[in-house]
Amino acid sequence: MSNVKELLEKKLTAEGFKRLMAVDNSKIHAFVADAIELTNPDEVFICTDSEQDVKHVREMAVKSGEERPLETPGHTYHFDGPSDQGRDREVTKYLVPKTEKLSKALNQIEREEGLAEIRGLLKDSMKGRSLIVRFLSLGPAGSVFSVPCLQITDSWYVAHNEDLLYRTAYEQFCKLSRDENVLCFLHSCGEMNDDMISVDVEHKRVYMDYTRDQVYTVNTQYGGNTMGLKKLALRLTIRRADREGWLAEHMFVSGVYGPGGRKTYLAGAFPSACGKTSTAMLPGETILGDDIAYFRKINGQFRAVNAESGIFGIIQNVNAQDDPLIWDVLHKPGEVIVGNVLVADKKPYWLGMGEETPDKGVSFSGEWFKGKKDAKGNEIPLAHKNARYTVALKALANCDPELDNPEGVELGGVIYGGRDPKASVPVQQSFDWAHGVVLYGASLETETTFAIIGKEGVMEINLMSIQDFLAIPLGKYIQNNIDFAKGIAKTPLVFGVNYFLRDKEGKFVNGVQDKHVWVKWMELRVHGDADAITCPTGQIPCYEDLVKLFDQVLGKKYTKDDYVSQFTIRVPENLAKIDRVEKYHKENVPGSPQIVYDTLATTRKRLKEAGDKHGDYISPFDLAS
Ligand code: GTP
Ligand code: SPV
Ligand code: MN
Repeated sequence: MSNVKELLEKKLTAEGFKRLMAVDNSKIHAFVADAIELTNPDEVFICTDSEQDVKHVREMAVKSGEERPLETPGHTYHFDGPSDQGRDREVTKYLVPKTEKLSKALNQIEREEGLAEIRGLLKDSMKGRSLIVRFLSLGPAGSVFSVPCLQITDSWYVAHNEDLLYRTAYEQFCKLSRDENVLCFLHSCGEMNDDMISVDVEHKRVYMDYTRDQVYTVNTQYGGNTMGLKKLALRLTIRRADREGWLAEHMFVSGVYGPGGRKTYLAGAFPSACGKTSTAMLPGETILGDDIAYFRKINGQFRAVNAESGIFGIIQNVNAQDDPLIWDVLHKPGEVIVGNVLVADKKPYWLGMGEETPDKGVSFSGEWFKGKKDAKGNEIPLAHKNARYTVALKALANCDPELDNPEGVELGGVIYGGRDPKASVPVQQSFDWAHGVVLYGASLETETTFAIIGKEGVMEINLMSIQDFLAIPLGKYIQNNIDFAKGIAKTPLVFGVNYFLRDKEGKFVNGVQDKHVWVKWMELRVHGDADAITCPTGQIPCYEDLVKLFDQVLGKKYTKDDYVSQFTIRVPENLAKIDRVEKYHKENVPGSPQIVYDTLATTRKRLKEAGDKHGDYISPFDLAS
């Protein structure tokens, strides 16, 4: 590129140039100049933290036609294209230099080749549109946790979402040191039709250049593919955390109240669409984060922050009874964006909302009517299962007051959970930190969900629920997690949960509200206030404690039959799972720590011994005696 400053001065307004130059960082200047030269926009908007700039983004999202107003003041809706309804694993790749190797389980392309391809697709992609530059922070600003991020996009919708989801940080950028390493994201919707939908679906690409901390994404609008600070940044921060000795995780963080009004923070990793937001939003508890958490050791404590400050949450099944907090936000004036729902008479409708829904309206499929079929003859549902809402956490009545604490909060427990219809009990506690990280985290097996484009309901191993986002050798990542507990005075307890266990008839053995009981039990365990029964895979709750908790938390009677159906140890299913996990590690996780194999072997032995003694299906009452 020719002279960076010259180019910027030519392409920016005087005000825009002044704003960008106030950020004294040559990497940023070069990235912006390159983006302008490559994508050739009609105008450039350098967005500061000012109310006026933020308002401009909000207004342009509607003016451009990417969002439309709903009846409730402040609420808007947006559609992504029919084949752009979730994260797209197939087209999401790491750019790997010829001289380097990444685990083969990670999707990748040779760096030069990939760069040439995606830059070719980005060429002149912003002609006729605006290039928006946003300065944002992951983690509370001005904290040891902060990660400064620069987003460039030609989508006012993406820029608007990021305003609700992240902390604005232009002021911090102006104070950054010259060589500060900033994560940089460049997104373009590519060619769009009159409805402002990306049309070149064949050339949707998300390529991550971890050698430069830069990500390119094109021909897509879905939030998970386009908002740099979401999963794209997670991939880069996992690498940074690896270098710097902290952890970046796909986890919610929530404050759970215990006896005497004490509050205990729990964090939990679940694969996409497996329960993070639903757990973080339990009524009566607090929500600090619902998707991405950073952990650091501070003065011997295990401390966590939310990388984000808003929620990009699944709207399916959100109903007044189970989700009163978010239901309220979705129905009162305030800033809310909903995506890929059905809209009729300026009102949004979604699957499982517990209310009557209209027979026609507008959806991601265009004009929709009940019985409408796609090209393959399949009926199109009224809204997509992965339809989502965007709100700032502060809009929620139970937003945790420590959200912006630069030191984060101390964690009492860490949870791993997935969609396991057959093997794992609904809740259990590990014997120690490493045991839990290995047996509940590194052994996590789960059904694929609608949050990712592709086949739903296929069982797969998803290490710590973060496998989609891992950009370091998988074995190293597991080891980092195991080692993280070293030097911590009070190590968090580790729990495994499974909200999706089914009985022989295929029915779920738990109700959606039962998770509230599990987290209350965990809270008690953190403080040594509840007993547990040892089983081959960990420690499970005692019947009497659950009777009390179901009554206290949900006002429900908990029978012995409930307990037996939920907590029976299914020996053959667990043994089969251990075999699959072991095979997976042998084949796909070079350098998986020895403790993984040892823990699996010990668990297999425990399961076999228990099976020999009690049979294939062991009632928890048999273990208690
Ligand atoms: P991402 O935002 O994709 O990372 O997902 P998440 O982990 O935050 O998932 P979320 O909590 O939004 O829930 C995912 C889906 O699981 C929703 O459709 C819920 O209705 C459903 N779900 C949540 N909890 C339960 C449960 O206890 N039982 C059953 N059967 N479904 C549940
Ligand atoms: C996930 O898929 O895990 C999400 C939504 O949280 S996305 O923004 O698509 O990553
Ligand atoms: Mn997620």
